Amino acid sequence: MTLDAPSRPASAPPAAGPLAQTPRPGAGARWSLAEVEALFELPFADLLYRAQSAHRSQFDPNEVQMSELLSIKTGGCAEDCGYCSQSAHFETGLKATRLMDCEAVLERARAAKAGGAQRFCMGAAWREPKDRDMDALIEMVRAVKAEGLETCMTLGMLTDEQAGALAGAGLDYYNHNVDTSPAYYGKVITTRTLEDRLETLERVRAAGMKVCCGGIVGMGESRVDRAGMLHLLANMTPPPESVPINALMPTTGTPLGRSTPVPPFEFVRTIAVARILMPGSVVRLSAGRENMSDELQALCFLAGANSIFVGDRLLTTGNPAREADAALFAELGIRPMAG
Ligand code: SAM
Ligand code: DTB
Ligand code: SF4
Repeated sequence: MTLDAPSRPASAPPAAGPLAQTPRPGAGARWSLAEVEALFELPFADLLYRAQSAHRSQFDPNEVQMSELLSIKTGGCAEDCGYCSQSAHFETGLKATRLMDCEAVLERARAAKAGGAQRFCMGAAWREPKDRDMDALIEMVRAVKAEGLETCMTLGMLTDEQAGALAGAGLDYYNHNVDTSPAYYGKVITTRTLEDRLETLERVRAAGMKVCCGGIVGMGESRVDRAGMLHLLANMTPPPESVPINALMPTTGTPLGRSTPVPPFEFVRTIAVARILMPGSVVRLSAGRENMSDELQALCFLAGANSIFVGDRLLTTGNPAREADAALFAELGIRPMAG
């Protein structure tokens, strides 16, 4: 994934009026970090207007995509990501498991589909898959796809061969996050570099899969770091098709277990800036909804979020009950995104 070639310009916001002086890159230009930071500084109403305009230029604002997650291999991970319950470096009380059987995964995929999910995302607590696991992973992709679901996996770093094998099996999306800004990255993870992650993303692209790439908010980073993370994502060529914005789920025993959440309006601003920078991408209101009010989630949808995880578990932490999501969608007139 090259970071220095020109990216697509953002959507065309109104050319005149009070927003005429607000930041946007010129035709064919990349967003500068200063422009991204300036978006964060906009008055809230102007920011949401810009985000709504971008959102409506590319999507039906009343449609939200729904994915369901399953942890197919939990805990015991060799990496030291400071936010993660599954790292073997921290005492979180989580019990490590082996890779699930294909039949058990399939059962969960069928239930996810019956519960309204359009995409099934399988996550493994690995630094990278071992070649001996590839046959089982390929079998899972084929089986889940045969149920009529879109498929996504997040397994850590991939080689060219592994990426090619997963794409060949029909894997639609690969999730691999940058997690935070280049400047803050080293404060959160020391066992692999941001460059390692970008190389895997490059391999995923080269193999023909769609990229799901985003990060986490609320790890003690500054607004400049949040801008830096979105700047990195938006200047990928092309930007990721799917951009998960996770609110940290603090886990006792991890270095970030006592982090203070970002103020709710700052979280909404982060979603809005992501939407403006990447108007053609699906922006996912990802981890953290369990700790959000309906009103905050509604503001996130207004700011341009158009994807969520459904089902009462994420990987190891909780998520709102299906009934609560159904009630919120009914209240807001939101429909599942057409597949
Ligand atoms: N092991 C693989 C990897 O890290 O690439 C895949 C699974 S990992 C759990 C996927 C992503 O989930 C992480 O990159 C991170 O952005 C997010 N994540 C993990 N723990 C989280 C937490 N406690 N709160 C919010 N997001 C989290
Ligand atoms: C992503 O960005 N968020 C999801 C998915 N990719 C794999 C994971 C969220 C994990 C939240 C913490 C947990 O449940 O362990
Ligand atoms: Fe391992 Fe992924 Fe957790 Fe990092 S985020 S410790 S790589 S499971």
